[in-house]
Amino acid sequence: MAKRLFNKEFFIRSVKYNVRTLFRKEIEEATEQQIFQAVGYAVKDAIMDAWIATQKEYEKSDPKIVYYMSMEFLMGRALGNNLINLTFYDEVKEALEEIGLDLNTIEDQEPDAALGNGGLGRLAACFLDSLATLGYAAYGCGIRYRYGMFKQQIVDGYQVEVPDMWLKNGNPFELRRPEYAKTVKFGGYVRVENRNGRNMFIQEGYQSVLAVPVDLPIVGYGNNVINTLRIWDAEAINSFELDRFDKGEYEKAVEQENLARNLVEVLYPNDNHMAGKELRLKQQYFFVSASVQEAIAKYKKKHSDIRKFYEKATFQLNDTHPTVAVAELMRILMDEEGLEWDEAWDVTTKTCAYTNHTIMAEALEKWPIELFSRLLPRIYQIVEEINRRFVNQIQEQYPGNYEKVKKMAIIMDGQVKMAHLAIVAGYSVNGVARLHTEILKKQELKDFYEMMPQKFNNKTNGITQRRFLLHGNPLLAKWVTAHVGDEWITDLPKIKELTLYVDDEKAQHEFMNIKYQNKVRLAKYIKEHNNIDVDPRSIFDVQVKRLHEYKRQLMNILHVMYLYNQIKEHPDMDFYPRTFIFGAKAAAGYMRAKLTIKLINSVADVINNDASINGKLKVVFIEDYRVSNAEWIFAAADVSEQISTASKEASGTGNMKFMLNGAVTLGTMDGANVEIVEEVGEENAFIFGMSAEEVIALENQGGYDPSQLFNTDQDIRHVLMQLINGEYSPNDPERFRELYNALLVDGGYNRPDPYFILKDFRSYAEAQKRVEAAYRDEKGWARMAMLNVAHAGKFTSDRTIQEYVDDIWKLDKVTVELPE
Ligand code: DL6
Repeated sequence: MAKRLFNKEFFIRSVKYNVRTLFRKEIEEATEQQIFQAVGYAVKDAIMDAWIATQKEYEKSDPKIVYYMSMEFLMGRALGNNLINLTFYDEVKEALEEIGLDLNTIEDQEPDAALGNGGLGRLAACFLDSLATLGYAAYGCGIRYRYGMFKQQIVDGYQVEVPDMWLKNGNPFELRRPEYAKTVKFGGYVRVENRNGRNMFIQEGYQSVLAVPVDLPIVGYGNNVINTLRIWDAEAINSFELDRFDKGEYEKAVEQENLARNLVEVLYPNDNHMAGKELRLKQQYFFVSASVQEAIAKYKKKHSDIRKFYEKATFQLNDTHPTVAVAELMRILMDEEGLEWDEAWDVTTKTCAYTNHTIMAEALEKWPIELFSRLLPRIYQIVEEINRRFVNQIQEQYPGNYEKVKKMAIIMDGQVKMAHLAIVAGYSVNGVARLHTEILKKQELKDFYEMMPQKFNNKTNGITQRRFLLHGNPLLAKWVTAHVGDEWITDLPKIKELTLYVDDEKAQHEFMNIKYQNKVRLAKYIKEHNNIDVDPRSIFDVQVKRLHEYKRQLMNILHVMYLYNQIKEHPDMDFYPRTFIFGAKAAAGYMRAKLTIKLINSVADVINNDASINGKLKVVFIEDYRVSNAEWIFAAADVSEQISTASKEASGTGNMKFMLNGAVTLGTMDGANVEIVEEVGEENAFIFGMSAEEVIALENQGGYDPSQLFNTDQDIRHVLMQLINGEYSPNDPERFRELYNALLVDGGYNRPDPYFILKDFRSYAEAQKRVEAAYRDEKGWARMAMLNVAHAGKFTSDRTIQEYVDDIWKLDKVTVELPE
């Protein structure tokens, strides 16, 4: 890896020039936002040569390209990350200092590109980083939402959603490419016409919209490779042409304008939950159709035999959201390229691959036939035919077994099942952690696994160390480099050499000191944003992730309530000061999740203002948890709460970010926690609770009866009663009854406590006690935390991507040289 040359004088001149030409100002007069814009453009300038060189290299060497199709790319901020990957972050920092500017302040001006909800979208962003760094030709394909994930404000303890106007000031890194625009058609009907003995399917009476690509550079680390995230914007095709009015087609023109505006307006803020909205299906088809058209156009520039398309392109479907790609590819191959069904099917089934990210039933996408066929009439015909052929295949393999057809058909009970379509048409089906993949094979997708076992494989998720250590935790990054060299930046397993230092007292001391400084940094942030004083010497116990019942933030806060009761009842008990930190957005319509946020804030209000406990316990809810503040939070954490009901968290990736930053996992044997524990050793984590097998077995028995626990465990009873006696809501004692009822009466699926919060509570509390005891042993803790960093090597997204490349995509590495 070569360090890129950085020309300081040129860079400073470029920033000054940008301020003048963009804002007609001298640098001293510019606002912080304007300076961010000017620096952003200067950095894009610095990227441009390599971006062009990469394109030229791809044109010349014609490598196979992976199109990573995803409704979500949770990119976060670009400026700092681009500088890190260009390998001149420090140089730019210094150059800006020379002209009186502070890079950190400038970075803070950049809104997060929050085009995603949580893990699935952030994974896509990490994958793009790794693909570029490893030198593979890749396009991210997505949507340029005008409003990304909402901004969260906490008002009177409640979550309030505020639109995320991330493009308000423009985006210096993006590049609009109208010359590559594509037309996407919706609705109408299909007329069949026989031409020369061949049936032609002609869509008529449709509405169409123009998909305009907007490109963002994805900078590989120190290798001159700049890949592209292509997000599609929508425009009306005939925006207010005069002749339309003359022909009295005013309404049609307005309709097209509205369609374009609505399509890309906003990201649906649901995580692990399908809203089933018509507009969502439109969004899916919109970006998929444009991306497939683009991939084919690119291929045809160099190749004449479309039957070999799969040799140069592969589509990775990030969950089922882009699965219409299967039928869209079939449509183009048959209706536009003239292939027969079997030929088109051969290409399609060698091109598409599917990643499953969840087993949550409510997240599985199913579209009503009425909606699907009305919106996408030709696509529906193709799906029907795929289904007809697949059902025949099932019947051949399992004669007379109608149950199999019922369970596996793509179209059944009036619905189109997208996961089934993706599995049938994909050449690969992967889960995102070993346990998750096993559950898919043995439970959720058992029938498919039996029928086509060769398609199934596991790809345990990963994260990019370049954002989540090198950028997010510069103190620790420098320290790691000082001890093991800098190869970890592109070869994370090298970090294992740190094990040499885990018993070295000096190293332990330095390591803990860095953690302390990061805790001071976060404490300052908390003071500024929450006006709460937290003690950086207390244990920072952190749960940051989307709010979902299966992630069990409720169990965490019930345990805090329990601890508080203990301290109040036994004021002299020995208790190591603890700061419980939460950060979580709840989907706007998810009432129980939103009530949990209110509960956390209400408990925080009471505890933080109770002088009698001498600050032993603090509770903080960090507003608007997002990629940019996450980097600071991971760096400052001692304890990483990964406490989902076993079997429900497909992988988790926050768990990996915490580990890499030296936080110790307190978790269940769920998702990638299993592999984290395998790497670091169970003695260096705090594991509790039911196993996935136990959970699944109990679910199959219809659940359990928590009232027994309520009646026999006084501590549990006490905290549950506090949900309904006004302890944390004196002016509305009924406020939290919904949570009480969910635990004891019906929490969904017609049963109480479906996520086994009370069942796991004691085991959780006991694990928390072990955490406290371990933390008291300073050296022991330092050792444990360092071992976590040292064993994080497996969890780099570079490893994950290399596995996708080797087992699924079969790409060749490309090297890019810059012209002299
Ligand atoms: O694979 C990325 C991420 C996993 O780490 C999480 O465990 C999982 O919950 C998440 N899944 C989704 C599914 N959403 N949908 N559809 O976000 O994926």
